[in-house]
Amino acid sequence: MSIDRILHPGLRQRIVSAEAAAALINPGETVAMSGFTGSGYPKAVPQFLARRIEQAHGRGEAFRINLLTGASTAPELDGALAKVDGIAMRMPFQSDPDARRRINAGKLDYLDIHLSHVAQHVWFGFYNEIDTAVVEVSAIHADGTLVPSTSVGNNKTWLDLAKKVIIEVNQWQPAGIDGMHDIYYGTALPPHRKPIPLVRGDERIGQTTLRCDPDKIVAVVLTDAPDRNSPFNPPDADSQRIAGHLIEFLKHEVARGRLPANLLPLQSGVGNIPNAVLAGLASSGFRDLEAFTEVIQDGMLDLLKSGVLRYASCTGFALSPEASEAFMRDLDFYRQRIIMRSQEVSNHPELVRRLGCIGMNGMIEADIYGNVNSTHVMGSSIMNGIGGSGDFARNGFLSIFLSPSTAKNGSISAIVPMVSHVDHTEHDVAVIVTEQGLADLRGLPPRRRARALIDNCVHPDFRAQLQDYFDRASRDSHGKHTPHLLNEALSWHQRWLDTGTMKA
Ligand code: 0RQ
Repeated sequence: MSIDRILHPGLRQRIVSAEAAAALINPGETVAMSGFTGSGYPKAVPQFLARRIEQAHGRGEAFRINLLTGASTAPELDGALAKVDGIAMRMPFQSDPDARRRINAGKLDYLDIHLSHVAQHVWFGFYNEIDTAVVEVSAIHADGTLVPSTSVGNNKTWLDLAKKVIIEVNQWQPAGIDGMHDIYYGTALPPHRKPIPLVRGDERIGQTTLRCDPDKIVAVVLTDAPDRNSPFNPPDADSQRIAGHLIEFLKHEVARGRLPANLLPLQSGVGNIPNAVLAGLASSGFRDLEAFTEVIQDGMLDLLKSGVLRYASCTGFALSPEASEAFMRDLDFYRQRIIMRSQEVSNHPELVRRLGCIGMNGMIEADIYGNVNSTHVMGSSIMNGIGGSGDFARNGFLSIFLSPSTAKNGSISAIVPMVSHVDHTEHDVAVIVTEQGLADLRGLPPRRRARALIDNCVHPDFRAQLQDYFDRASRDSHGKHTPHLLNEALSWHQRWLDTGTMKA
């Protein structure tokens, strides 16, 4: 591996092995790492740290860390540390199977908070001080500024607040990524905050590099390893139908004059269904679209390439290996059209509301009144976390949730009498889409919301059952604004746990 990417002479002197760098992290530390959905995470130090932790546990010594990131990472980070029981507390979003198992077993404390809250809550002092930051960059300039790699996440905050810093310089990341980022250093703590001066999603308001006091950098590690994201499934028939309903709705909104012809900046969650929606937009006839979102996944690169999307603002990539190669091949093209920002800007409620983002996120289930559960299966088991969905759902111009109408081979209805866990309340949810159809809940009181959802979104196998619940709940309507039968409201979930199906 070459040192060409490290132009600061002092920092060249601090190059050490990943093993030596990992040895600088002590048991019980709060460690803040880079990474956002399988991109830009440190790839070597966490694995050596995991090895150290395993050896310490073998000797009967306690060794766990508190781990903060931008969002989910990959097997080399979350996976490696969770496998050896090396994480005491984790926040915010994660999606690693081992970490999930430990969280649900009560062995790992998980703080599932809005992505826009993470940096500011750390600045507010709500959590432990950050002992060590471990941040992947693509290069170090001669003046010591750091060129971010394929995600920015909370790196600015980690580098500002950490007592000591370990930098991984990953030469797999394209050198040409330099210049793509927009790091805004104008945030402050209340009562000294000022408006973030961004009024269009394609504006730049910051600098292209991250600052860090070189004296705090205790180790620089050279790596040459790829980002890792799972490939997306090609859109199946149901996700194509979901995309079709949503695109028809957006066209209707344009025809009614409620949206401009090129819509408003799109936010798209991660997963196969949001990716299918992006694929659907490619042939929808829309032009000059904009994206102000957290994550760029394969579908968004395709939209940029075909000219359907004019630009995309994000904080990280979630690209399949093929899309990653395509991105590198055409870096000059994408560099003109992509701006990568800190997640406190990409997800900022002030900006999401000002720009009028259209939030499109997946869900686990919704109830007949439009409350949405994005995180907990059967009310108790965490799937991933709320991520940025709440930042966009609460503050967007339109808040749209997407899901197949059933899960687990048709045994579960995604539309239930009452959600078993609430992430987005009925007040934050405008539109729900399943392959069955679309429920536009805007301006509807609770009973009409229920009718819209039952008529349009519920799978036929569950429609009569849900209609029956609603009818019986509504029968004695005295004193009921939002009718429920409390002894039955969660019975569908209990039935699934007891019998393996929600069907009565
Ligand atoms: O389980 O993996 O065991 O098969 O949930 O479901 O249908 O593959 O959908 O990948 O789009 O994920 C809500 C989890 C949907 C995601 C969620 C089970 C299902 C499967 C995955 P298996 P699908 P997706 C931007 C915004 C919150 C964060 C967010 C998510 C698994 O969209 O994490 O939006 N959202 N961030 O079988 C029981 C149900 C179920 C169910 C699905 N009703 N009951 N299990 N599943 N519905 C990104 C960031 O912020 C970083």
